[in-house]
Amino acid sequence: MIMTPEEEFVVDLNGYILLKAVLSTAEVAELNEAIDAGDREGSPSLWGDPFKKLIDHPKIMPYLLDLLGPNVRLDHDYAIFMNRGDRLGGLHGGEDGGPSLSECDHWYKYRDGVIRNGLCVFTYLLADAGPGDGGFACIPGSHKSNFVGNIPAEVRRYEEGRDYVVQPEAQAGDVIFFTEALVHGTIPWNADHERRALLYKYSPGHSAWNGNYYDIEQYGDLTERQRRMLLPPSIGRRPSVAELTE
Ligand SMILES: O=C(O)CCC(=O)C(=O)O
Repeated sequence: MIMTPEEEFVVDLNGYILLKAVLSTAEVAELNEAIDAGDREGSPSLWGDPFKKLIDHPKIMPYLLDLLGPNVRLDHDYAIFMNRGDRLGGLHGGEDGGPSLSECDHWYKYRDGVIRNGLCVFTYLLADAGPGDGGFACIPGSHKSNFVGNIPAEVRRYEEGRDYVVQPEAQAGDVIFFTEALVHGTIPWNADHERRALLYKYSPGHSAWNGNYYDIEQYGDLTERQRRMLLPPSIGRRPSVAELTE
């Protein structure tokens, strides 16, 4: 399993890629029903088997390995639910975290045909994001920009629109991959239906963004691959995730 050459081109060009229909209609329905029935607090990866499966969903494994390397680990995960008028973060991110330099595991590198990233996000959409609905937005290509500090504050707060800020249209079941080195944020939600997104965030095996590591005792049964992906960061003698992936 590997990314296609065209997908590599798109990730390198834009810093994000929309992966269509990663989840089947049945998988989306199962996740939505569980959310309707359960509480919505904490890490989705702890909300039961359908959510645990998303840690290493077979359709995202090629992207995880190709973009974060053979020892990829889950760093943290959370859900975003928004109703019309709800607001979240302005545009942020950028190489080394952008001008604030407060989020320094945000990086994108290319060398000798290989792409590598620091913290990256795979967002599972459980509800559509149509044109103008809001939600995830980004500045395509900004993961390579040297001037993210020049983005006007009004644009970062969405008070002024710009054609270089894009809200990707996507359907329930799609996944949006983006590197946190990309300038991105959340446009206020502007649709009648609820925004439902599950954000699973990964780091290379040697690094961490989050200060709280996973407690695998909380997860019940795990596959060996999932167990390795939930390990705290390390370099020495770290077991490979790739060797367990066909
Ligand atoms: O999906 C979104 O609304 C953006 C999430 C975000 O800002 C982040 O992952 O840092």
